Amino acid sequence: MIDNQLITRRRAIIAGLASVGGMVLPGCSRESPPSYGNLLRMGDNLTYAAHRALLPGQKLAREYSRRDISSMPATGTTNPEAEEYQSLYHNKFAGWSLSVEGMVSRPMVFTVAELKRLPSRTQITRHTCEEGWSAIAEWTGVPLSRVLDAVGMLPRARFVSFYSYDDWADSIDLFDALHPQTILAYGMNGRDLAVAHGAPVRLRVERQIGYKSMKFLKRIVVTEEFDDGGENGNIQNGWAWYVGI
Ligand SMILES: Nc1nc2c(c(=O)[nH]1)N[C@H]1C(S)=C(S)[C@@H](COP(=O)(O)O)O[C@H]1N2
Ligand SMILES: [Mo]
Repeated sequence: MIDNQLITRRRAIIAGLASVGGMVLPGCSRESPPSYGNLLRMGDNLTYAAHRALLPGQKLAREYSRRDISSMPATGTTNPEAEEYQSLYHNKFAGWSLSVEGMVSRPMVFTVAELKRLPSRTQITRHTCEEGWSAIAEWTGVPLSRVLDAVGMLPRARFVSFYSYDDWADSIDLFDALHPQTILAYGMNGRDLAVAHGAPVRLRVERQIGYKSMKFLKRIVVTEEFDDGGENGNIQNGWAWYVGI
């Protein structure tokens, strides 16, 4: 299948880039902590330039018009029971904030207002659930790439992990993380995101199946190593980690 070939090619390109990064750092083992010497900066810039250069080649998921919007069922968790979430919910999410940490130079914590101040993107897309239904909705949020730019992703970063208030854990690779339609959505169909759909902020990963779009976001961690989320990961449900559509 063409799509599979494309994915394999992208993966090969990522692997290639990683080895180029390694080559400009002789004597620097993978385990050594990041330093900020000029040599490393070279690798840094190379990696970032390459990621950015590859981005325009990323296919966008189809976007629809307002009249295509359909009703969307709320599925899975629709109001996390965790005490921490319930207290945020009863305070209208005034105390909610999202920690973005890990392999970044400036770990940061974002309130909803701070996320809303960053450049936003609105997209009308089809959500496809693994259970066989699909629905079209309009999503508004901040591109994840903007948030990752703000915290300064380190050059060795390869994956972005997400954690939710209903104890989901999952991750995506940098191609999906930097994809222009991958957003942290705080709005749906022109309103603040409803609790049942993941309030106050959920992920939208438009080129993968619905369960990758994690609701009720709590924490984002940029990582170097692949992490399928362990006990809380989708793999435990028998679901694949990568489910491109
Ligand atoms: N945190 C969290 N995220 C989640 C889920 C969930 O139960 N918890 N369900 C997933 C699944 S299987 C789907 S189809 C969509 C459902 O989103 P919706 O409730 O807005 O329709 O969210 C996904 N993200
Ligand atoms: Mo789903």
